[in-house]
Amino acid sequence: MSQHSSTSESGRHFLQQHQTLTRRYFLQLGAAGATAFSCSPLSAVDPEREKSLQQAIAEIESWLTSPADFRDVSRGKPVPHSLSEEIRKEVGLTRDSWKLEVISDPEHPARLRSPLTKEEGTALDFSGLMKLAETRSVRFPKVMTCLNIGCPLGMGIWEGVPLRDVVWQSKPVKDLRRVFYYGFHNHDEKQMFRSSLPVGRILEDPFDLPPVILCYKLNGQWLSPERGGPVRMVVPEAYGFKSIKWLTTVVLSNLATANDTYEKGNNDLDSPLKTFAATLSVPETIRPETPFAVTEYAQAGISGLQKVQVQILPRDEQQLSEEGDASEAMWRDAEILPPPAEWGGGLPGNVIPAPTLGFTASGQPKTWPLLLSKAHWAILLPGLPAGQYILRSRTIDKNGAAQPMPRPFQKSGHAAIEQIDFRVGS
Ligand SMILES: Nc1nc2c(c(=O)[nH]1)N[C@H]1C(S)=C(S)[C@@H](COP(=O)(O)O)O[C@H]1N2
Ligand SMILES: [Mo]
Repeated sequence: MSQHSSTSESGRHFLQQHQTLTRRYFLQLGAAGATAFSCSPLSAVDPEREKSLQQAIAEIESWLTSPADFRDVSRGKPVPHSLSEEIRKEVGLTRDSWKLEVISDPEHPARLRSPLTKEEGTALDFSGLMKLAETRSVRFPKVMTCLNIGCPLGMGIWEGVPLRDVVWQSKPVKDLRRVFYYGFHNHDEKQMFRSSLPVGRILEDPFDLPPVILCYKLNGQWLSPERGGPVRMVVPEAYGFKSIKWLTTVVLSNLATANDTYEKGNNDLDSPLKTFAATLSVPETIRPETPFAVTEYAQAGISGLQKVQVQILPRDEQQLSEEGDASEAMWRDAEILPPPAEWGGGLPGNVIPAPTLGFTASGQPKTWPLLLSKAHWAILLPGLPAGQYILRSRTIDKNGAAQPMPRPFQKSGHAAIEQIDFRVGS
């Protein structure tokens, strides 16, 4: 960098000063940083400020989302979950009327010895699914996130039977490369919302990933019509569009490529969940030279979550930050909060039922944050001079890639670094 205007010269000065202030502040917190808020060294210094951080943490949403509080992404006229119970019973959307067909694709046939069809009376019904569940059921935590919406729709413990167990019931013998599937769509082809997977993902789980399931429970309760009940697909590492609701039909195919409905929206169909931190908020009023708390969530995608970092820049210096290097030094580590005392989400007895993948028999997480899940974070930021600022947050994944990398493209899932403007002083 050779020349600077006088504004960026003064900006650089401020930045340096701010950096020094910030560093001094964090040194005050001690070598361990604010690792345990309940016994943060800061509390000895200023009990007031400790309280504001504690309060911000206490206001964080629960780790699990109540099924009814999920954000809903449902197509259909009418959306299937708005149908009356009577009609849902008629069309197979209640537990006592549900049937799943597993058939060969007429256009790219796979060879099946025993397709499961309504016509032959061999379709899987709910009691058949429950029979399988007696020995095969699995549970795992997963965040449901739409590829096209910035924030997660909800966090759940999903329970179901591995799809492969039902695929094997149809006795496939050859010419099987892809499996596609869809749900009830008001008997109107144009309303069909379809998704697909390579058969290998269904038959075998990559290391540390749960199986693709036919899901019938969320947070210990029967899957509601809103969440796709009685049975939906849940694909652990995928964005929401792979987890088809009101599931009725699984098609085994020799098709070699993806044929998801989401393709029409220019979406990257093979993109697994990303790691990111987002949707920032700051206190409504921030007094000059007074530390303030910021809390939010992050999503641990397939590459895991190592760190959440926060950056504050004076608004005039936005330009400066876009130059890169100077702002890189301004990222401060936030605290990833430990597992909560209350899981929330309507989980019966506030107990993670055993067995649940990722948890011990007594319901404690084996690692934290958990893969493919939400985590919450908090940071007490140093007091700042009055003025206009920009706040940003980002994640560093377990491979060391800083958000928005390694895959910044919007149509492979949200990863853009969010920022908000805020004011210190009146
Ligand atoms: N049958 C059907 N399944 C569907 C959809 C749909 O419109 N119809 N939307 C998908 C999309 S795009 C997302 S993001 C998730 C949302 O799940 P949720 O409504 O339980 O939050 O459901 C998926 N499953
Ligand atoms: Mo979606």
